[in-house]
Amino acid sequence: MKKLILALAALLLVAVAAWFLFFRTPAAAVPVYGLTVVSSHPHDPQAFTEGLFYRDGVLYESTGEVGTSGIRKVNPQTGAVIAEEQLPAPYFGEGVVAWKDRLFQVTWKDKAGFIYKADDLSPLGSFTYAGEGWGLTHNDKALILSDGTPTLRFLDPETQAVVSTLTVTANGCPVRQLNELEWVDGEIWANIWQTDLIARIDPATGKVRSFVDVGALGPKPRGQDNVPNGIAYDAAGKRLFVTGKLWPQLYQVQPGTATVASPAAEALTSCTP
Ligand SMILES: [Ca+2]
Repeated sequence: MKKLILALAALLLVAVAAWFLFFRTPAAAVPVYGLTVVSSHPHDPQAFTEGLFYRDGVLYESTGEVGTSGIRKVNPQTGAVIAEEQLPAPYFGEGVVAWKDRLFQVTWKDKAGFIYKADDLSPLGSFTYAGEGWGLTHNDKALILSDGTPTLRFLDPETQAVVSTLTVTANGCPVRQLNELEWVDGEIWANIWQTDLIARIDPATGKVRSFVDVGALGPKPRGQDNVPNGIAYDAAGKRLFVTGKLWPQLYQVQPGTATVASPAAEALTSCTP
């Protein structure tokens, strides 16, 4: 009987050890991929890019800094400005998004958003929101707003009221500094401020599925200002464009398939509960 109990105890021990080994092993770190450049195009090196998206052959760009903020339509091939509307002081322009025939632009700390006609950028009105405004994009139901925290807000496009929120995590760690946003084939892509990383976020869970490292692009060294910021996706043409604040180039890129080492991603995916 004793032998049987010992055998059962040993079996239990093995089972528990196996369970820990196979099921309790910490999740693998989030993979980081490089990219290849398909083409590069001129970009206004005076544009402090805070928002960027593509629609019907045109890039829409929002710029920041008090005094140089505004919204513009740009030829993606040449960088030529097609139309422009300035955002005067004291406002600091941030993200921009289109919903039907209107554009919505947020500002950094002014809690004020502005609405424009998409075709000629003529001002239509304003709206307010709590906290800060960083990036904007949309899915088929809502505008999506980042504010520097790990929480994305989903806004009703008609009322701009918050309808839901999503906390973004990578390997279980909250991801802060989510900046310019883009909806790309069912994922939310986000520049992470002061890094070369773009997070690819599962919109159902908030989990970062992978990172794209854009460190190969843009001016060096990176200062406080000239960081990557700006993701635009041509869904019909499957073309992905990225740029940065004060960058002289806009790049069409293709994410790579091989993982790369990234100390920044290691830092983002390491946290203590
Ligand atoms: Ca964007």
